[in-house]
This record gives sequence, structure tokens and C-alpha cells, in this order.
Amino acid sequence: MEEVSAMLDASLRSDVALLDATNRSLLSQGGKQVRPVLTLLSAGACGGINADTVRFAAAAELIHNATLLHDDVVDGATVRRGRPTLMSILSGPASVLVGDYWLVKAIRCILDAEQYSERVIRLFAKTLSDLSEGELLQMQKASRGDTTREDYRRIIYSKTASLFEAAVLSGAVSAGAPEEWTAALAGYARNLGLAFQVKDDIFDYAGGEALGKPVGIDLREQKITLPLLCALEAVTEEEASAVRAMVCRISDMPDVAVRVRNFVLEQGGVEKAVLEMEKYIREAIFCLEELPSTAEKSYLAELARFVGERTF
Ligand code: GRG
Repeated sequence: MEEVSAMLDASLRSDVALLDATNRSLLSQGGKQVRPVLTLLSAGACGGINADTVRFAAAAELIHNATLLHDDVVDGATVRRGRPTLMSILSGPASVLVGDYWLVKAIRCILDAEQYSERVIRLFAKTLSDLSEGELLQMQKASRGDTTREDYRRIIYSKTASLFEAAVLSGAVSAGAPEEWTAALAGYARNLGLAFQVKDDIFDYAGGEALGKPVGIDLREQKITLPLLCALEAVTEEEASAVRAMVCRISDMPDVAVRVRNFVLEQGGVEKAVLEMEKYIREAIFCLEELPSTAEKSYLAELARFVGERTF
């Protein structure tokens, strides 16, 4: 991870003072760095980390941060990681441009690899297309209030699990892993990513301010996530349609958001979503059985358990 940090630091140097200062500030308030950890552990579980693994791990973190910079503009978010967002300090266009810069630096890290750069570019290209499609599907669904379970599964795969998958697969590819291992790791990453996003969606109903972002944002943006879907399934079709109609009116009626949130809590939507998240975690750990026993394999399993328990 020290090598990954050094690579991020070097990749994001610029002689444009505003860009350089912005990059330094963003790097100093980095997040949990789950994606590069996944890339390194995956390579370690498949025989060993090399210089290309570090490049792919850095690329995963750069892409993740680029999407956050874009997402803050899409959502008009003013706070992230407990700090004001770049879009609120500078502007939306500045946040988009800095995001573009990080994205291009990620591509550069991959192209610099000694082996497999084309294969890994294809992995991340698929993820970037999933990310954009997922965001637009989410927007389309938010305006109509008709999100189904199938839509929700696609949205959370696209916005979170796809990048987890690319991060893990790029690590396995860098270590020259055989097909059975890469398939097992892809299954692990997909389930882990789905669990990670469900947990994020649970936080929106049951999280504290310690998360570094306000709670209740999803509902205000008319996003129907798993706790609400579970609550809707617990009532009659008429009641569910009435609640969906309320969600469509939420953006200009804050008291409606409070009523929908209470509905979710009363119907046990959070507890049911927790059970589904735990299923994804168990499935992720099960996928690891294909891999030989290594310390990294145990860390991957531990990371999956952490996703279920995390409070940030
Ligand atoms: C950049 C081409 C391109 C498209 C962007 C806006 C967009 C399309 C995608 C947004 C996807 C998005 C923001 C998904 C949320 C993923 C998520 C769970 C973020 C939080 O991840 P953590 O908890 O964050 O790992 P930290 O702060 O720890 O890094």
C-alpha cells in the first residue's frame, strides 16, 4: 500500500498550481482504499504481488475517486468524507475536470504495465461503462419511482460491484492466475461489492453523522434502495403504490421524506436489508473456497466480514 500511495502521489503531480494543490488536498483526505487493497490481496492469493499489481491497484483507486468527483456534481453533494466537496469549494465544472484528470492518470498507470495492459484496460473500460449506465438507470428510476428488485440489483452492481470486480480481477491477472481462480475471485468481488453497496444504502437509513455524509440523502433524491424495497414488500400492493407515489413527491416536501423513513423503520426494512447483505457476504466467502490456502485468502475473507460490520 505504501507503493500504491507513492504511485498515486507521483501520478497526480502537475505544474498547474490549482490542479496540483487540489490533488494534494484530495490525497490527504483519502478514503478507506478498499479497492487497491483488494487488488493486492487478490494478486497475493494467486501467487504474488509484482510492480504491475501496484499499477493496477493505483488505477482502481484513481478511478474510484474520479467517480466520486463526478458523482458529487451529479448529486449536488456538499459534504464527502466529513469535508466540503471540491464542487462546493471550487465549482461543479472544476470537480468534473479534476475527475477527468484522475481517470486519465488511471489509464496511464495501466498502460505503463509490463504485461496484460490491454486485458486490464478492457476490464476497467467495462466497469466505466457500467458506472455511467448504472448512474443513468438510477436517475431514470428516481424520476419514475418504479424501481424493482431487478433494477436495484443492476444499479448496485453497476455503481459499486463492477469496480470491485475489476480491481480484484486486475490483481489476479497481474499474478498470471489460472481461469478457475479468476472466476472464483470474480464471484467473490461481485458479492462483496453488492454487500458493500447494500451496507451503504442501509447507512442512509440507520447511519450516524460519523459516516462523513448526512443521512437521508437517498430518499431526498428519490432513490428507492433495499431497505425501502423490503418495506414495500411487507405491505399490500395498494399501500406500496401509495408510498411509491409519495417518494415521487419527496424532493419538494421534506415532511414526506420523514414519513417514508418512518415507514421503512416500522416495516423492518433495515433489518431485512441487513439479512440480505449478510447473504452476499456469506456467498463472497464461499467463492474463495476454490483458492489455495494462503494468508491473503484469509484476509479476503476477513475483509468480507469487515464490510458487514463496518461503521464507516
Ligand atoms: C467517471 C466515467 C465516469 C463515470 C462516473 C457518477 C458516476 C459515473 C458514478 C458514480 C458511482 C458511485 C459514486 C458509486 C458509489 C460507490 C461507493 C460505495 C462509494 C463509497 O465508497 P467507499 O466507502 O469510499 O469505499 P471511500 O471514501 O472510503 O473511498
